[in-house]
Amino acid sequence: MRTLSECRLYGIIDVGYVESSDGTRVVERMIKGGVDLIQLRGKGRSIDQLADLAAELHELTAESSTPLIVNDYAEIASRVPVEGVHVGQDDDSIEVARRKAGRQILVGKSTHSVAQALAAQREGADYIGFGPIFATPTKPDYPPIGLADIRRVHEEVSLPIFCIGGINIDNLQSVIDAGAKRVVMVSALLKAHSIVDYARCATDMLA
Ligand code: 3NM
Repeated sequence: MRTLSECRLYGIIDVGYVESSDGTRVVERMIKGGVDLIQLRGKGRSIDQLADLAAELHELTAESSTPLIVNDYAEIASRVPVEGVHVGQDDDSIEVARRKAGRQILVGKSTHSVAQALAAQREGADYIGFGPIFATPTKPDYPPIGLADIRRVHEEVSLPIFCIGGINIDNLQSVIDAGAKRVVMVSALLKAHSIVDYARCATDMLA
């Protein structure tokens, strides 16, 4: 399985943009385009629905050594052999997520400031999301934090840091120039005319 330190581009299968029936096709495209790490994000879906979809997607991700992370529900990791769970500031603590999974998994945490990033590191996260860098319809209630703190968070936090929020091919270079090494793309990638070409372009820029 690919390690987090090898991961640069993180893609999310967000059921707000992807029909569940299209999940496997999108995952195949992402993998072909070089996405390193994939999350299943299913706000509004039941745990059972997400567990079924995670099991289906995991058959594909496992073949290409791409870690599959589920959003919010650590209990899914006790039923499906996904590689990890991602929690937000208002979700389970990292300790509770690990306990619910009941086995060794990766746990990532969303952070929205340098202080939260440092707290997530102290709490034992394996990686963090840091954002939203830009305003985004995918997470509309969060004020964007901008580019200014990207360098400082990389100086102060030693975990893999994935910048997230409103990132696309047109602004990716500005995020990299601000100090980012890793990014998450949701809507830009899922709405791209060719997910494969879009992901390849992004991974080339992050190389
Ligand atoms: N989390 P897009 S921003 C899921 O800042 C998510 O924690 C964020 O989607 C955070 O690439 C975000 O479409 C949305 O902007 C990212």
